[in-house]
Amino acid sequence: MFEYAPAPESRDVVSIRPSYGLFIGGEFVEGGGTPFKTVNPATEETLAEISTATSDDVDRAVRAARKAFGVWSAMPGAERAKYLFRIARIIQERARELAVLESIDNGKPIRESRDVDVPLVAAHFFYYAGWADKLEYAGFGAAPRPLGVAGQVIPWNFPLLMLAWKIAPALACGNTVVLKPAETTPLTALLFAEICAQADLPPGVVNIVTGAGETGAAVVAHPDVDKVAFTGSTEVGRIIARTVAGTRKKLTLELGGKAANIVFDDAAIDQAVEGVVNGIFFNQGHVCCAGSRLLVQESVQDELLSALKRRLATLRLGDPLDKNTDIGAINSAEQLAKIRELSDLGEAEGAQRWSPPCDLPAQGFWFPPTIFTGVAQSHRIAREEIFGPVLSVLTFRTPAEAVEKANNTPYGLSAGVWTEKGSRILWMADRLRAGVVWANTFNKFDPTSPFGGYKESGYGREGGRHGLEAYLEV
Ligand code: TXE
Repeated sequence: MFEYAPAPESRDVVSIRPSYGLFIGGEFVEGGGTPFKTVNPATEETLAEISTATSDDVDRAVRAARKAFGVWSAMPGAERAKYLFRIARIIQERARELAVLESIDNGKPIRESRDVDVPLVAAHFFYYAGWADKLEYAGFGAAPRPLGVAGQVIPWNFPLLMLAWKIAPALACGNTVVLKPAETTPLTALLFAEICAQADLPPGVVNIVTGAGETGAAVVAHPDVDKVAFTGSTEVGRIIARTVAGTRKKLTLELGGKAANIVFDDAAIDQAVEGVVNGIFFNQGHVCCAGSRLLVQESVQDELLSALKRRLATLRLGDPLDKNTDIGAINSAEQLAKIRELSDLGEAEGAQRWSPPCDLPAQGFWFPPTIFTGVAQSHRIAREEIFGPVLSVLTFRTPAEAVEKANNTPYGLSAGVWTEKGSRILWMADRLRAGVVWANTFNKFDPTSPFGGYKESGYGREGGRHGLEAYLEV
């Protein structure tokens, strides 16, 4: 058993321990690999040392999950529901702690972690708790069965929410899980492990293994994992698809995006400006479905862009724990380097760059809200996922041209349409090749609604009744 040093108090509601182990079979244990540090991206201060799970540790976790599967899958759905409801209620009770820890480890504004991430996490557990005893009514046949042990690998942009998207449906269906959080944001997953213990979840139903890509690869490759669920880069998604090909494992992938937010000349401009800002500057643009391409109808381009620039000048960038902050820190030095590189390239390729006057803190990883105008479809900033607070603006004249440009991407995760015409919304939604089309809103999430991509944005759906299918033998 791994002995913790006593936890010093920090940031009044959350105590961060100096070091963390892996959560296997209901206990925290030390990993065999070299520990790594997680840092606060707003200050570059080291937060804690985290254990690295080797393939032997992953094997232990999978064995614990396999053993627990016997108990968990045999339990009546109504019993499993009780545990999930209990977890959801503890998440609500400990919401403040979770939100503060998420903002410290990830860099996102507390207003977002408090009002969006954590409430949605609880909502996912409540929603899937409700399905646990009704699976035979889900439309998948009379006796849908769980798949077994799910290996889940998640990214750093919504550490807790991605955990909830993965764990809640898996558990509701009777599967057990081994989850690997991202190496830059492991802390809330480890706090969630404590919550599982607090909820008396049977040991081994949820196992959390920390580490970098090698640990993720060991989870994916483990021969006794029945299902792999991954959210992350398209590049790693391809590697995982190759690993899983030819095995018994089922796979769902939620990958990158380059969504178009399409504004027609009859849209309510003020409302559209808010939607465009929310579409790309929410969570510093670290959002797979971010509206990173603005397609604006030529006749309202000038009006929209001046309103957008006025709005951007009011955004406050800084301390993620300040309730007034709109834009927090970039999650890591690597991600910041990628955003800088692509933005410099945008200028080099001939697009015009604009940011409001903005003082960046001396310490930490920061990037100002940025707009590129004069962007051509061939520019890399119009094609590649930047995953930062950078908007590429393109124009169109007709609805057909908007559809053609919006679909001109290898991705297909989401799109937004801004118009007062209901018929046009439906016409557009029919033609946009994207898993989600928002109308007169953007980045709206709900546990009842399936989410997932077309083309290189991946396959499978998470959320809603469809999200159950990924965890059942139907
Ligand atoms: O992603 P990775 P990174 C995009 C975004 C970003 C880029 C790179 O464009 O700039 O990806 O981010 C684990 N086998 N998205 O490098 O590497 C890794 O440890 C198994 C979009 O952070 O894909 C982490 O837990 N697992 C995206 C997770 O995969 C492996 C969200 C994601 O990391 C692995 C994040 C391997 N071989 C980034 N290599 C979205 N769709 O929301 C790494 N991992």
